[in-house]
Amino acid sequence: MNIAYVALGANLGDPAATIRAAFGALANLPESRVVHCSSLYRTAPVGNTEQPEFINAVAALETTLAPESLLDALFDIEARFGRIRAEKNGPRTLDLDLLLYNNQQLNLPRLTLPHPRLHLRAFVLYPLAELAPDLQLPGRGSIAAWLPAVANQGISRL
Ligand code: PH2
Ligand code: MG
Ligand code: MG
Repeated sequence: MNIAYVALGANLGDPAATIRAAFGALANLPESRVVHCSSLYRTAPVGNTEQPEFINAVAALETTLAPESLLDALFDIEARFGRIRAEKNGPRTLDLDLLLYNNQQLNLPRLTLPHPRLHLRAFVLYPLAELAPDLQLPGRGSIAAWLPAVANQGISRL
């Protein structure tokens, strides 16, 4: 059995309802079981700041899907929630990012593990640390060591 962490983000429509519904969609993935869902967090947009605030969360899955199969399944869920891939870092109905898959370090054209920016973003680190406070990030040390550096990014638990 493998453990995967998935980041959820939304800032269009009713983002909190979308994230809760997306937890349900993850629970229906084949060969997978949702073992933990974080709280929902209200977060200031990072990157393009001229867009609505986000709701973010993280889910932990046990899965026998391989990383790229899981990625395809996440893209399917995004599409079902009406995701249109328009502007980079722009507003989205639902974004699902594969953050970690066991301790794997991967560099494929469409999948980098760990997610290359996860350690720089409060909207990922805080919900991830809620689920796994003692987590080691492959190649980057403990999650706890990265939290202080992002404490100035706007984030509050719903
Ligand atoms: N996602 C981005 C860019 N900026 N900012 C917040 N607060 N939350 C996100 O999920 C987010 C973002 C690109 O995926
Ligand atoms: Mg993203
Ligand atoms: Mg994404």
